[in-house]
Amino acid sequence: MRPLNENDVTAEELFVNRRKFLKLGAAGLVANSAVMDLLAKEFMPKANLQYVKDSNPEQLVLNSFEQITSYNNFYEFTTSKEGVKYLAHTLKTDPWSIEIDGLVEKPFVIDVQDLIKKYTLQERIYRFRCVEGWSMVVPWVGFELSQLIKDVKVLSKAKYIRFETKYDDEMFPDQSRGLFAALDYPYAEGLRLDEAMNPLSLMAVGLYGKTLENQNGAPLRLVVPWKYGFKSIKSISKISFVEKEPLNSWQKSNPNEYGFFANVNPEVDHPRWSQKRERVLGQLFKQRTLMFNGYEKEVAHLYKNMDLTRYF
Ligand SMILES: Nc1nc2c(c(=O)[nH]1)N[C@H]1C(S)=C(S)[C@@H](COP(=O)(O)O)O[C@H]1N2
Ligand SMILES: [Mo]
Repeated sequence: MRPLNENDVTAEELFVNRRKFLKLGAAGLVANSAVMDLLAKEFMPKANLQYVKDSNPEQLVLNSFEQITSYNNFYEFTTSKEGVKYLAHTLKTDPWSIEIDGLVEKPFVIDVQDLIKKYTLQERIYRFRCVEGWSMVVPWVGFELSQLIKDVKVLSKAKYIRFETKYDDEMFPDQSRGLFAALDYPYAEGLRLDEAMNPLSLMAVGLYGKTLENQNGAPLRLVVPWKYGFKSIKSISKISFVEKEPLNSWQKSNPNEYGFFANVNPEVDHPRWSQKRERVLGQLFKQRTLMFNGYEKEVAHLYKNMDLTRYF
């Protein structure tokens, strides 16, 4: 088939006859960015959140809403990245409470919507790099984790923050598989308190201006863009302040391959594959992976005297 050219379809036809458009085949379209933009716009969600826009100073090229919501890691549903979105409807996010406990002045439980209401939402356009070697650029909407930490009055003994995903085996099919489950649930993650206080650390409640889809970790998920994706824990129901470094789910399941820090680092390979390059969703060719995923200026100081091959 000859490659598609602008004269072949008008924008109008694209919208009224998507099936015809898809029949033309993806291969001929890859290079035609005007057509790709039109297709992406067709899938654009209706924004419902109010937030301060990110000026995107680096002019990062966004992945489409369709891409971000159709290729997911969320093992509580399935290990199939394409499958998550078809199963995620069993997650019920209203009502949803968040428990805040451990080394804080006064532990408490709060409804997630009441928590979110306290903060002015901001858009944050971040690179997102999975440890498996794929990446994307996502326009998250959320608030800084540092704001929450300041509000809960953490005791000086606290050195780490620990997050837990909800445990409910009626909502998450893989949680009911017991010994045959893909991971030991509830999914847990942690950050050193100074990492959590870094202005890049975001509590996300939406993307593309819209409340998070279940598959992306509704109603509240962490986003730490300089770390591999598994640190960005989804559907959080508990936040604890603790003295000792918490064990995260992936470290627990395979300590030789996954550590606590999980900073994106092209110089430290995964035992089974190189981390030098990554495939951006929707791109044919791989690109170079950046130190700290491109956020070296913002976070390198956090790891000044640490051997990053040891603290991986
Ligand atoms: N609770 C929970 N959080 C999770 C995961 C998971 O399986 N369960 N997968 C992690 C991994 S490996 C990645 S790459 C990202 C994927 O986020 P996305 O589906 O929104 O792209 O979520 C992270 N958070
Ligand atoms: Mo990942």
